[in-house]
Amino acid sequence: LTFARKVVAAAVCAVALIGPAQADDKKVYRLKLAETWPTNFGVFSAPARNMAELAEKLSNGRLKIEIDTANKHKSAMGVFDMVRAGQYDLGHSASYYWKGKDENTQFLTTRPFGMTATEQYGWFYYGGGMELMQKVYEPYNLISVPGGNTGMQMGGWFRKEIKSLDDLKGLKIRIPGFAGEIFAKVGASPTNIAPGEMYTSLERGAIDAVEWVGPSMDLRLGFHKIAPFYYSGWQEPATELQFLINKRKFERLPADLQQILMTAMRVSAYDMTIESHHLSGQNWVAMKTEFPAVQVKSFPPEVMAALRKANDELLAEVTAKNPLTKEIVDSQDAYLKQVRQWTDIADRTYLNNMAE
Ligand code: PYR
Repeated sequence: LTFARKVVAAAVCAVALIGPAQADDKKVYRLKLAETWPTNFGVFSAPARNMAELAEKLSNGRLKIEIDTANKHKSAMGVFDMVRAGQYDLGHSASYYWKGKDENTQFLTTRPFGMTATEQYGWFYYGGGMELMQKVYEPYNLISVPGGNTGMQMGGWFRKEIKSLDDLKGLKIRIPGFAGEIFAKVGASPTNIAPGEMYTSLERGAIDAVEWVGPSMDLRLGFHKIAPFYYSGWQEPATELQFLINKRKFERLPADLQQILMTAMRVSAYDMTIESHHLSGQNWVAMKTEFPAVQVKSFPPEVMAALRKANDELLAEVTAKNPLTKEIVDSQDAYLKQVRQWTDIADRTYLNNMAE
């Protein structure tokens, strides 16, 4: 069964609400999507393709979406600009890659020490997150919607063991988003490198460590061959990828196709979230037998405390400077404070009890 067949049942409700496409509406709408990812990039390649396949099926062939990977358009970190300018109608990327254009974008992927994926989806869809995301993207003629979650990420691959805060001083690490700012504040030298160039950078020594995703994505890239210390995560508890939409182009679509596009994005994002967890589970077990040299570690308490302190200080600075940053961070913090009480008694207590 194709992905679209499997999920058509899930989308039927949405279509029933809109009603069938008008029988005489034969016009085909062609959209172009640019991905940040290179060709055949594991589970990150799934959402755009599943979305395009589903949108075409649900629209009875009226919506056709062509996908260009970074190998084709050669501008992995140019997706925001290309969709904004209308060179592409759609994009698939991650919001925090655009922090250099607008610092508020970095809080719409994940937050260090922040919500888990389930909690964050609650915030996006029921806690005001979607509205705040649109407030950030509106000035750029863009719409951003969730594009699939990696779930909890690992803390990265390091050549050398991190035994104290001193070991982070001057360390060249590939890491995007707010966690990069935190690493800079504790004395490391963070840089964001496009996903397709990470391995070469590590191999050539341009970086000493790489934070990428977790077992769902990392092992296929081979970082373990160079940097065998694999740290547990704190920095990206719920990395949400992003579908970008050129707003003017979206508004020109008939209402039913707009709804189909949104439904196809939401379903394919949901599916990536599940597939990520599935692949992480599978690969984590395989890693132990296939790559026994990998050393799984957690940062020492001294390092965790310094990262946490840097996070809190930086948040105080950025929220004081920018009212919209404050609105986003306050909204997320208030949501987390409330929802975590349930996560604690539900998931945490369950897992702790099972461990006994
Ligand atoms: C990264 O760029 O690190 C992601 O996790 C998407």
